Amino acid sequence: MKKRVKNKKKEVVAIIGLGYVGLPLACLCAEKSYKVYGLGKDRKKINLVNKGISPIADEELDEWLRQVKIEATTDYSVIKKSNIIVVCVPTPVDEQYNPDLKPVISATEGIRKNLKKGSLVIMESTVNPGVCEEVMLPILEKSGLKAGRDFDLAHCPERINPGDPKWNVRNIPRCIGALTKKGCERAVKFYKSILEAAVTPMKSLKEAEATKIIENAFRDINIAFVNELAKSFEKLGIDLIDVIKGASTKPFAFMPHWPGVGVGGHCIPVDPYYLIERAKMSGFDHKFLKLARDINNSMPAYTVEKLQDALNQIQKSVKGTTVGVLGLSYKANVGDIRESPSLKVIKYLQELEPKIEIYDPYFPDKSTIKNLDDLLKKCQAIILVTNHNEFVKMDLAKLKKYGIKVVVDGRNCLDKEKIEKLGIIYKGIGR
Ligand code: SAJ
Repeated sequence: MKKRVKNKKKEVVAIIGLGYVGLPLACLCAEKSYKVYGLGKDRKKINLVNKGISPIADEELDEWLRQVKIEATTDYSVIKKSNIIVVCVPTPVDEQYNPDLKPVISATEGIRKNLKKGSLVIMESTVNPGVCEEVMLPILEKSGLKAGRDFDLAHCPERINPGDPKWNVRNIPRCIGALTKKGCERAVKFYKSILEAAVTPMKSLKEAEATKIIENAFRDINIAFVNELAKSFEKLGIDLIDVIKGASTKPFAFMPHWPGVGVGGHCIPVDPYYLIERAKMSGFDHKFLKLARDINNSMPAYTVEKLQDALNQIQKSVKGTTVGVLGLSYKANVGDIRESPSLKVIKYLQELEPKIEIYDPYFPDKSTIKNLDDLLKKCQAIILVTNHNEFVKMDLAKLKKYGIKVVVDGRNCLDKEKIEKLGIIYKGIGR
């Protein structure tokens, strides 16, 4: 008689935070036949997930949620029934760009009250080196359990890139650091059981925390580099976009980044501040990171100044002009407004008292007008802030037809020559 192989029961996973990071991870774990609890605060979102509907506008997620089983709840007591707890909550900054760890602390408190012996707690949210050991660990040990002995603590920084058609939760390589070697091995085993990508163990929690921060700080400083060049080359009469394209022909040691109206999103403009603030506590001043942040934060105002210059060229002022803002999202073809440069462009515009019309197809409720045509008909000038496909592909002849006098292209995504041939003033960023 063939010995029945006991079907080793997979561990139970609780995922805290069902946003861009937590929800795809929950689906992937469920697909790999883990029992999955999804923990969130927003009851409406919880109900949607339990109905197999994604609370995030994403067809793939909708499809995935219909195929897998996730038990979404607001009740942290499910952690008592879980072996692996993954924290995927936001790690924003406040108005003064100070890191805001309230969501992390709240999630960690919820875990503490329900943590059972033998659990593995994994932090995926992006944090500065030290948060796991200095913030999360002391809270978790108030449970009476000892980290490294009674439970393990690991960090596996998320690398979700919203809207990316190629890289996703399944195939993005991951790095993992943990408090103990055993904890790291356990976390590596878990991620290897769900991913089709390399899983790299790091020396410790701090190295894993630092990895993600420098990935995004690297991007921020490189964008700041080209944004500063945009300001300089405008005075030198050099087309920076052409120069970057030229430099990109170098097959090694150059990585193109592009100037624009600003750096938005919940990662790139935020993560450097986590390192800046933590390093300051240890007596180091990240002058370079701060300068890069200042340069990128200056781009929305710089873009509005271009509008002012262009209108002044035709003896008009911003006041009394109807200006159309194209796009609220921080990047193309996604519906995410976090830290979006659009918000700063609108704020600076309002100070100049034009009439403002706003249109973003991903935010009908925040748009003042229901479609692009109606906006073009009403406006004399437009500022493109988000290079949504709808804007990139717009029929430029309509600009002429509807009497647009000035186009400020905050993402250098429109055909400059064609617009100028229509007798319309074109201002790009760096060209
Ligand atoms: N931006 C520029 N110039 C550039 C690239 C981006 O101005 O050359 C602006 C974008 O318009 C946007 C902001 O910066 O406002 C951020 O753009 P992003 O493409 O970096 O998009 P994010 O915020 O979704 O970044 C994510 C990050 N992924 C994770 O944190 C896991 C980042 O690490 C990725 O490098 C990035 O996606 C990516 O490569 O698309």
